[in-house]
Amino acid sequence: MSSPNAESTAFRSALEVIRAVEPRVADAIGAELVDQRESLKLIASENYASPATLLAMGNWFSDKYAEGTVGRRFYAGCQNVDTVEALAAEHAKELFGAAHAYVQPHSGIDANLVAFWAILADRVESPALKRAQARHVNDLTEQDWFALRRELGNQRMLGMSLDAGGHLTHGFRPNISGKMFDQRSYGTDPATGLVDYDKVAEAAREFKPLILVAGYSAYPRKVNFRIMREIADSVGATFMVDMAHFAGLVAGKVFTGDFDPVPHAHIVTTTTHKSLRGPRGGMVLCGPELADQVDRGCPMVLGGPLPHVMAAKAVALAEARRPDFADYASRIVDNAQALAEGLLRRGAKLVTGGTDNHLVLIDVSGYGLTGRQAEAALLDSGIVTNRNAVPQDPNGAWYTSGIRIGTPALTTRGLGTAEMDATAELIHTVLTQTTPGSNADGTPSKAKYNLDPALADKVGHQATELLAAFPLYPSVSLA
Ligand code: DSN
Repeated sequence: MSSPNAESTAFRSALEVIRAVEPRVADAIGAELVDQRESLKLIASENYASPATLLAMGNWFSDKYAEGTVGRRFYAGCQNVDTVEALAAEHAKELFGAAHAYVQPHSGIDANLVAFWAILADRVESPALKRAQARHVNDLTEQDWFALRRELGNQRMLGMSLDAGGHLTHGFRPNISGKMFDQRSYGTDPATGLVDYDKVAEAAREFKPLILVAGYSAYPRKVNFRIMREIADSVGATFMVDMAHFAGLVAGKVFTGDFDPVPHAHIVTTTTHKSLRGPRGGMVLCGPELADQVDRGCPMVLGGPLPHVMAAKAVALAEARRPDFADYASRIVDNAQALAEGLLRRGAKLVTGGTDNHLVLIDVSGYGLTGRQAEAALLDSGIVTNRNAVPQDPNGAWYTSGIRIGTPALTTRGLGTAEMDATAELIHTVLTQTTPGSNADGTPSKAKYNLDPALADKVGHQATELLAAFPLYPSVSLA
């Protein structure tokens, strides 16, 4: 462990150096720390990375180009990049029990694009792609390229729908995945809000996808990946899991057996900054059969790797391999369940009636609000959340009827189940005291809302008091 003094000195010195060039940037960085310290951060996809992880990103590794993979670069002088990329991959493989780890993706969307390409290249019977891979690109004719696009295009993907909790990149039409693939989605059971595996199997039988995608960004339950793999196998699909949200729960051995995607999926993608608590970035895990194609991620679909972020990934993954990370991961779920129980006890309507992961989805139509109104009222009160569609949402993806809340960040800060109950009380107070607003012409607005500013202020102070016992980055003083 570094000393608190060293951490504080490092951040203060960094700000001093930045301030000498553009003081407004230094001020904004300082202000962001104050904001994060003073608000209840309940965004399910955010966390607080360690000082070591943050500091690993702020250095001269940022200046290096390193297209290619470890030991096979398109640029000279990559020996130190090789060191950190190999370390990050090694930690990832050990942590998740994966045969291969590709740590270059800059985000979860990038990781998914790498995976899609690898699956297309490995699975689609395309004579033109074979020609393209066997010869120099200049030796292919325009007819070859036309055939390649025709042969690779319109492949089928079956993923969870966005309003059931899936991610944009799992075939949502406005995203590129919904445009490059012929896509279908599976939803959740309208009565329970849960994935209905029989329905997924039926959809797979009818549609015969090339790729079956599991994973979510707003589904508050576990998914049985053994069953999903059986469904994929029954129709010859490649089974891909996007574990971006719950990678920390897999790393911390909260999700094991049927709920650990790594032994069941052909390919697993993730971000590194959500429950995994690393730097902003992505990663792909797979077996040897897809490894060569995955390693072509840059320059196939990615810009140059970010060596400073790969260094930070290596640091964060080393942290996640420590025994205390398992304790952290199980406290994330304890806290989410305490928050859900606290809300339910106060009359909230929750999608699926609770949670068994890190997130809770409140259906705020029970308070007569849209997600947009609820999100803004909570923010006025020092509670940072994000609006999210609920299954079959009548308000669509912009206004929504839901508020998604998650516990990875507050758990990092040290808050426990008692504080989650207090948090549920604050959320309940704001949502029950907020009323929908009207447009200038008197028609109902989906965005405007009424909340007494004095009440918002009071809740904001209560939130700050609740957080006072759990200082954020306690070692860091910028004063
Ligand atoms: N933006 C992330 C989230 O909030 O879940 C997913 O891309």
